[in-house]
Amino acid sequence: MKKVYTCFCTSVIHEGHLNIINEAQKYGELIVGVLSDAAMLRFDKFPIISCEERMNMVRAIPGVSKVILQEKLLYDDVIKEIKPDYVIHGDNWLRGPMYSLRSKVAALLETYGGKIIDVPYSYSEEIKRTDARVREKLAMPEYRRKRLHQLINICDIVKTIEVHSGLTGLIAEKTLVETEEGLDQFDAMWVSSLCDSLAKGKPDIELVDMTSRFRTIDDIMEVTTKPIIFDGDTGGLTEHFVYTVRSLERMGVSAVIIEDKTGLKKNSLFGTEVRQTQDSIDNFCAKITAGKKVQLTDDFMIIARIESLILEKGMEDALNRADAYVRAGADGIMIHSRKKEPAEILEFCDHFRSHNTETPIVVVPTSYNSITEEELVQHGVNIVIYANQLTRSAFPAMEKTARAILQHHRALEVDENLMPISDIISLIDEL
Ligand code: SPV
Ligand code: MG
Repeated sequence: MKKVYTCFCTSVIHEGHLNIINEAQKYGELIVGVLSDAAMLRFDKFPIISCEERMNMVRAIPGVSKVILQEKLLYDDVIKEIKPDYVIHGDNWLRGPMYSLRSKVAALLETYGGKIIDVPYSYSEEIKRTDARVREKLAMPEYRRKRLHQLINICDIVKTIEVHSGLTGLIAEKTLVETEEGLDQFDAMWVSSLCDSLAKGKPDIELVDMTSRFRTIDDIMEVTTKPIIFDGDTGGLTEHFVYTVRSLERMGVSAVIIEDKTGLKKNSLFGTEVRQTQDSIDNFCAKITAGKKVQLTDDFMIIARIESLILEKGMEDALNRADAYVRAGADGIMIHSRKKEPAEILEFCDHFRSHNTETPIVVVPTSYNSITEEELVQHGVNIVIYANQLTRSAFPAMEKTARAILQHHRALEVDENLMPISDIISLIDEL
């Protein structure tokens, strides 16, 4: 009996999957791989049921002789282990980012005479509706809110990109690249106070009020499913912060990060060039504890951001504060630095991890941007935030276009740098 292999990356079975199973049976005994949680994430398919449940779901389908776990997006390990005579897949992998995955499978099969069977992909209204329902579910507050916790448990590092509008939200949601390991994309979104303020032409000094910041979140949530980490600045007065926590939690935001500064907050990247005051440990702990007390679910996270290195108060101060904030109830620690080199951040992480292996660490490598995600993982970092790069790349591009139109008294010369209207419109989903 020949061996046929297919891999499912889904939380629901629809007629397209059943079609593949029917086809596969014509060629031999069918083994189905269920893609692991971590690999599903890289494929824009956040699991809405557990891996065990997905395996049971597939086991229950008549015609499936065996179900195995496929750990990685690449088929290499599975193919080497089970040596299938055929790998069967929808022919949608003949195009787009999945094509390189198919090429790698084809090359492996060729080494021993195995073959790929491309089955015409089923595009029915029913399948479209099923896929859309899964996405809609992921966008609901109760699913989205808990997703950051889930990601911290599933991925080595949660890759987070700044967003400040529906359009930047779509970039965070949909950007997908081919990599050595298969495919990759961002896991979460950061609603930066700097970029949210800049988008409104305002300074980053807590001037843009919460109602306006919530409006930005709402615009982003309308068109995305990924979890949101909100830059809550100082959190304001404790009496106000508790209301902010309630609102964010209700909206489905996963985490708020508040920084231990007080008075008129300035952007951290100014460091000691401007007057900035760090809050006392007691005050800031009281704010964290008050916030934790009012939240209603276990999903929401309050992450404490330490400004000691920014304000040149020293490593010991930063580490003392980290321990105090964790004791006050913080669900994570963000450590910030404006040094060009990552040394002080890594030193902090190593010290903190030597006695605390649990509390998630968040970093923002804006100045020390040579550090790789892999190095951060080695030092115990759980979340990396690319905090302002979308804004900083869009602004010079727009300014250049504006200048060129003025110089040429027409728009022809700028056209080659513009995205065709048809492409930009294709970003937008129609209901
Ligand atoms: C932001 O993005 O608004 C931040 C990070 O708070 S930083 O600008 O580096 O302070
Ligand atoms: Mg900020």
